[in-house]
Amino acid sequence: MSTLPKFAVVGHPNKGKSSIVATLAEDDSVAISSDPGTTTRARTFPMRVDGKPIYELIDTPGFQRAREVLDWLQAHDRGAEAHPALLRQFVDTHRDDPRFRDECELLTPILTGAGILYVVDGAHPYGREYEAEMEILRWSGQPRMALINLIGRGDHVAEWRRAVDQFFAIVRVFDALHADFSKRIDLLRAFGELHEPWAPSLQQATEILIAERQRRRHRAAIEIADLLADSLTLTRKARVDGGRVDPAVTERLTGELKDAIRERERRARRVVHEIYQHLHVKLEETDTEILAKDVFSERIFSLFGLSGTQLALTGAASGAVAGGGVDLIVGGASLGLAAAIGAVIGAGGALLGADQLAKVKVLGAPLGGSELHVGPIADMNFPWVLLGRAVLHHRLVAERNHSRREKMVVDSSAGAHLTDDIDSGHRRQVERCFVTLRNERELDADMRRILIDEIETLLDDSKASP
Ligand SMILES: Nc1nc2c(ncn2[C@@H]2O[C@H](COP(=O)(O)OP(=O)(O)OP(=O)(O)O)[C@@H](O)[C@H]2O)c(=O)[nH]1
Ligand SMILES: [Mg+2]
Repeated sequence: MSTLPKFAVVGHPNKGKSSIVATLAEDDSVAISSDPGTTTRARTFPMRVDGKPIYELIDTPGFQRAREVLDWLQAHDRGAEAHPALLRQFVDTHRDDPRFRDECELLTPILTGAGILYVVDGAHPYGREYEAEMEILRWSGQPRMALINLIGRGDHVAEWRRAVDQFFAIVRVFDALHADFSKRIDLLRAFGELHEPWAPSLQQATEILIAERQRRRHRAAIEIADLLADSLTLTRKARVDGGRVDPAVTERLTGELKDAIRERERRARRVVHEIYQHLHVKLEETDTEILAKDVFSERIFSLFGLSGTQLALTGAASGAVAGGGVDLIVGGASLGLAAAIGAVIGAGGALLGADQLAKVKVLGAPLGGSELHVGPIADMNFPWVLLGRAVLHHRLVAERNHSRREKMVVDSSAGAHLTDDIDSGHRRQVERCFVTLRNERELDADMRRILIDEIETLLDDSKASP
């Protein structure tokens, strides 16, 4: 039977315990603050992959009266083999004593089988007041590891090591805010070596985490490919009455198109946040302009408001159109067809111009007129800019620990150039997808796969430039 590894994260108040819980459980809802005493209750945060827990972190309040607890334990000492039982006895006796509420909270999960991650702050000097805490934890007999977190710029790691080495078999420097993925994997493996019964579960947990990391990258690549496909094919259009295009309409449609692209990009970012379980992160962008150049626009004469079937019916009824093939968008050359329909229905055989035709209604809908199309974006650099921004954003999200509470700043102007260094082979493949999207408005399955693969390679941080 596999046992789910559980880690109680304990230590002095305000030393980054909750930050370590947030990082290891990938949970950005954990309460973290610079005020000591933020965590007042023990609380379990499972690390889940695909809904299944692979290990659990237990956040706890800090020690308040470690010296008094140790005095009590020593006063009742019956020998080393009874130390864990005595600790249990302490908690049972003091459960309702408000003076030891935090100690009872933090010791309870340890007494029910959790391993210990003891957190100290290596940026500040070691002090003897920590010895009582470490001694109490030793009395529990539970597997335990010390983590030297670094809150600030000081470096007292060596003196901390000399002290904690005497109480803990394994000591790691583990920066709660910046520890990268490999550090987390190392920590889990080391704990597996420390506590043999958990070795298989922790080995499996590390394998799941590594596979999950690849899967997330793949899912992010799919979302970014869809973002590019949508943004390269988006258009906005409006009817043009009276045959003249009002520049204000062009401007409005251009604005709408830009907004739609920005919204699509925002949606892609939200998806990437969800993939990486960053559910509360706030974004700040330093350069918001995606489209430096004007977007493409054209005026198209079209038949409005009638479906092909309606038109065919109308044509059949009037005898003016033979067969069912009615082109909905007609240029000057085929104007006669639309006019013919309009003539039969509305004007008793007279040929009408486009703008007059617009006034003719068939089955309650106007028959023809001009339409202004803005987009899709013609600028060939545009998809590369969008891709660069997406790669940068993904990198920030994928590397962000869940203990960070500050805004995530995306310097999009830097992102825009991230794709500049792609080698020519890859660039050609991606460019081919862009051109196809522009010309055909969609990718077939093979090309979509190529685009996703190329993006996935770009997202792979081991291959990305620093
Ligand atoms: N620079 C830096 N700050 C950190 C690090 N870890 C934690 N902090 C900060 O230290 C403060 C306390 O962090 P918490 O994780 O809330 O500490 P805690 O031990 O859970 O605190 P209590 O629940 O109050 O006992 C927060 O402002 C954190 O952002 C770190 O590795 N580097
Ligand atoms: Mg806390």
